[in-house]
Amino acid sequence: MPVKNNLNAPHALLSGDEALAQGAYEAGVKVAASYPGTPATEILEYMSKFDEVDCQWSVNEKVAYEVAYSSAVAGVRAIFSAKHVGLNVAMDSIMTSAYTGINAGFVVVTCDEPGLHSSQNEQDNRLLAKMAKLPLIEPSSPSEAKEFVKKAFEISEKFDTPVILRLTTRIAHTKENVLVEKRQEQAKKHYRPCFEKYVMVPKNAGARHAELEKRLARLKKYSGSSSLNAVEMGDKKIGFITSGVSYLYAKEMYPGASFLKLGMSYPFPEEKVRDFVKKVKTVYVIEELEPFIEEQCKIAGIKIKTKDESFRVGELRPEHIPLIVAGDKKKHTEKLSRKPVLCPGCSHRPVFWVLNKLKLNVAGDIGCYTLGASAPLSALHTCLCMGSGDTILEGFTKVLGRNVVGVMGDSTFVHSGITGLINLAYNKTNTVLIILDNSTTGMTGSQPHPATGITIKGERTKKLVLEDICRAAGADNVDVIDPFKIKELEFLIKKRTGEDKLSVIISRYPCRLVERRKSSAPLFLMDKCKKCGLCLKLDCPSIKKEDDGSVSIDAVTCVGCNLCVDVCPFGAILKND
Ligand SMILES: Cc1ncc(C[n+]2csc(CCOP(=O)(O)OP(=O)(O)O)c2C)c(N)n1
Repeated sequence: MPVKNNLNAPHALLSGDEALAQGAYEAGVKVAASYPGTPATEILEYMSKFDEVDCQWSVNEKVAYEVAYSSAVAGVRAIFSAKHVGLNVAMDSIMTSAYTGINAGFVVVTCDEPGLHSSQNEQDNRLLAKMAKLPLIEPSSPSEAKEFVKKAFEISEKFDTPVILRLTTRIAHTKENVLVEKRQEQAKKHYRPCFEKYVMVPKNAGARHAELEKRLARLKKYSGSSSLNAVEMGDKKIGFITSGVSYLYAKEMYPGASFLKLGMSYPFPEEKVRDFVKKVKTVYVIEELEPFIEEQCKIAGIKIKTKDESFRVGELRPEHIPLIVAGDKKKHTEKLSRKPVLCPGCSHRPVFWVLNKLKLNVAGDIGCYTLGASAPLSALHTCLCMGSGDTILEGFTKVLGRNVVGVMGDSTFVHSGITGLINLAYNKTNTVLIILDNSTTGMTGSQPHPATGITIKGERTKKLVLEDICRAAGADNVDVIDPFKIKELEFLIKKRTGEDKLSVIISRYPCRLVERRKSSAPLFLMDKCKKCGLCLKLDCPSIKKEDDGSVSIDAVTCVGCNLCVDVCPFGAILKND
């Protein structure tokens, strides 16, 4: 049931991410750690405005998790947030932290991305909660995100466990008028060193595992009686068991039906579900992605109607619900309407232009630069997960030889690329890694990272020097180059790929969205244009093909990087300064 607001009290229009952060703030959270990732980024960004909360962009999600977890163990409420794949990076610590438990409240937020608007997969982290044996809370709206995170802190402390709270994109980014309340400061809990609880050597871990199973049984009882799992009786002929945003969709399409809304879907409130199913003639499970509720019902022998397997892929939409009710066998897949493209003046473009020209095999990674994969640049050939640009480079070099390079962004290199470079050096692999350093985490909206020397609160801090760390990792050559010097760039890449050395080329030019640098658009000389189409192969959104085969340059969006001036072989595009 959506939270009822008293509209005379102060309200703010908040997204699900912001409302969740507001709720955690009101719950007295003291430490918040995260690494950027859509759709979770705004949680920490919103939190960072509060002086009472020690906030950090950590180097990666594993680091963030451990910083937040250890703060909770030491006695203050803490929160970790990440996009769904971020939990994979933290999973090693998540699994064992379920054994140790915490001390003060600890909430682990996962923002999943059904429909993969900007992700490399659409994994359903409800399954990770079950695998880690951690309680799972699923709000359906921003106002619930605010209320449920408070509840999550209470559950965490009552049962001495990290609690996973899951949003999906549509809740994280939807805005609602949300009640804003006062912060409740929490007294610091006493930290007592405890070998049996916090030192997970096999003997202690075995005992803690047994403890975890007992805790799960207690949590199951709680879930069965908790108001988080709410029954709304309506028409007894048709009912829905559902959670998260799927609840809103089902409610929109069948407002008069009966509902069992699972706000705490793990441990599974089996008896409550059984009871609900007894009272309603036909019950459908409505859920996005994996058959998480469905399988738990089936294991318990509870009779329900379920969706066709085709609905496991992509986002669920309100109009899908009647199809599921009708037993439709095929979900219609949607296609992206617009091809994503590098911004005008993006410093990654000249690098991909050169890599395409040199016909190299390019091991890629995740960031704005992944857009170098699509035609006509077509110069990035893999994208698996963050930090794989230099490890995939290693395999490619072993098998494909010397005509390969790896590319990764500066934030990605710091996140999980450094270890791959050390591995290349340690295992004597001579190859070329290009770090695309635009001095920001561009893809997720320009967050600072250690190599920018700025914290989330905008303060100056120790700056990680990429050249130094590459040398220390074992690179034989480290070159820094301005990628807009395109001829020098081509010469350097040819030179380094021709040597039997481990080389790092740092292509350094700040992101235009951060620096807001803009010069005049170049001049286009119609009479000199031979309509060869070479400038169009830059895939610059400011260069448009006209009906007669010539081109035009949009002076409004062009930032004057002059790359097209350099690539035109006929002098038809002139610098304008
Ligand atoms: C494990 C994981 N965490 C976070 C993300 C979200 N994400 C995608 S790319 C990226 C980093 C982009 O920054 P950078 O490497 O500097 O490249 P840029 O986008 O600036 O070109 C992030 C944080 C992700 N895909 N996977």
